[in-house]
Amino acid sequence: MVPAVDSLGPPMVNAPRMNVAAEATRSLAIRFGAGRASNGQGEEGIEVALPVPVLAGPATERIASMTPGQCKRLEHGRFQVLRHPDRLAGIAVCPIDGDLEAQSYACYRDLFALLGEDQHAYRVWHYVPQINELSGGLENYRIFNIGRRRAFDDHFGALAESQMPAASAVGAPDNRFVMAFVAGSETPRYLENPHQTPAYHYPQSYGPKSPSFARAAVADSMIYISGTASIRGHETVHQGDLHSQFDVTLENLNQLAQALGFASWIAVTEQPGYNLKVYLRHPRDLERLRPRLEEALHAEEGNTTILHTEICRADLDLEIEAMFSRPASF
Ligand code: 3EB
Repeated sequence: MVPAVDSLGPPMVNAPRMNVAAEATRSLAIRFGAGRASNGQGEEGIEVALPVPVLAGPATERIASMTPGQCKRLEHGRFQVLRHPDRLAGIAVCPIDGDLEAQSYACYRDLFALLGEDQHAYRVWHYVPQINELSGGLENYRIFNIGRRRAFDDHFGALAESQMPAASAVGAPDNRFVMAFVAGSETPRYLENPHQTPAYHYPQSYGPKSPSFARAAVADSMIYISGTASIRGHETVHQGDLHSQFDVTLENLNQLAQALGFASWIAVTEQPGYNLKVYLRHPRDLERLRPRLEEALHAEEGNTTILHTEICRADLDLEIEAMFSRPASF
């Protein structure tokens, strides 16, 4: 029997191996397409509304679910948190007062304080306002990367690069920086893609400090695939060519599937809880891309949310991420 799956996202923690009503878990969720970024204070968990337009699929993404018995809600620094004895999930919604580097640094410091000595970040999502605009001559994504890397270096020192979670970083349509994470006390396995330079080793031509993330993470009951795009080595390829960008993105997903021990991405699509998020820079690309998403990634209305956002590199039009239940044999 396979774990329960619903259209809002994969079950995560202690998911009973049968269908359960949503009330039976407390979840951390992001509701896209909503008015302005806001903090939800739901009885059952945490739901944050984020005004990123939804082009297709479920508008609510549940990034973590926990059994209510041992689950506590708390606030720490900028984060609202759900804490379970060995799992943790949180979200921060931070107004930007012109200093994105300070906000990204502070959010990561809060995260590391929450993790303490024996927990690890598995997956982090970032929504960065005006991600491709310049502030003081530097692109906001690159400014964000400076604060993130400084936080890793300050906290982990020489071990920083071995502690970087799976991640994604895309635009946000208002002036709030949003960061959400899933973490826990199992030591995750972080993976790289042999066809891509590790992001934390990108050359300085992409910014003074490299991005701090791994390409995938295997942890607890889940496998998390980072935002994946048309990058070979460290270079964007096929600028302005949607279909070729999709081809390279698919190659990269296949590489990650194989690094994980699957025959190909098709085998990944058969995993319980298989769920995709697609970020599109241009809504006009939706209908051109849809048949390819369906054929190559087995995207369906219920398992794939397509969002209209900017992507962290101005020359990318497409980014795809995934999560799914970890097979028992892993
Ligand atoms: C890339 O491969 C594309 O900065 O956290 C993907 C996933 C990307 C995560 C991040 C950036 C991030 O470099 C962009």
